Amino acid sequence: MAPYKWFVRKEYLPLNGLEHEAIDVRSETRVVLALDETDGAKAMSVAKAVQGLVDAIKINWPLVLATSPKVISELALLGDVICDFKVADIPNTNRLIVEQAVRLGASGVIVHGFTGSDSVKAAVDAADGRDVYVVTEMSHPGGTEFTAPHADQIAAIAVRCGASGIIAPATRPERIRHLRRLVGDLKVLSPGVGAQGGKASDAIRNGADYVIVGRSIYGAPDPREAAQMIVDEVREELR
Ligand code: 3DU
Repeated sequence: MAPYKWFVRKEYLPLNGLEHEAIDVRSETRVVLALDETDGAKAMSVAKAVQGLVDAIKINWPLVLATSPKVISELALLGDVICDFKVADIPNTNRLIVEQAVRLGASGVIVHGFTGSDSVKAAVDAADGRDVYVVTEMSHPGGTEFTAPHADQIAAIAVRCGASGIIAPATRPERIRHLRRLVGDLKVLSPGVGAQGGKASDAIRNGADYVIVGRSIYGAPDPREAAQMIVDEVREELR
């Protein structure tokens, strides 16, 4: 993602072999929707409902496995798509996975960093200018068992390998603040807002560039209204 910019992206995506134009209008709201909905039709309807209100849509295995990898291309027509595949393999396999995500239209891919520099670097190289985000400390309670004690090293790997940013936990804003200091101007994306107990304003105040929000938006009776509330909270924090 390239925040704070409006731009038009012309791309060739493998949708029935047809060329089409993907136009991303960055709404600069610093909110990323985690679209973990497994009903494909509902997922598309939520994505359309929040179009222009979120800066990107993050998808994960639940939606891809419930539908097909083509969902990446379909969503890419609406805006930036971040594939949260938490890629965690040897360099060659990381490369193959990232290449396929990019071929389908992903603007970014999330990878694990515990695999080491060579694996993360392979992902960054394969992304060919698209964003690679490295998971540091995870947001769930178990994230404190293994990922937290190693988060500094993983953040250093992200910086060293030329990643675009890191994933840091909105459930522990003080950890966002700490990791932000380590990664300088890399982007910090923070999941854990809403259903996991984190607050968007706390995450932004402590150094997150974006909050990632799933269930609180796609599970709400009116996803656009729910997204708007988070956007307003972030905007208020930035005033
Ligand atoms: O809890 P939510 O429904 O708002 O969804 C959060 C999303 O972010 C979900 O896709 C999850 O897989 C992802 N994520 C985390 O929640 C925590 C992490 O440390 C990394 C990714």
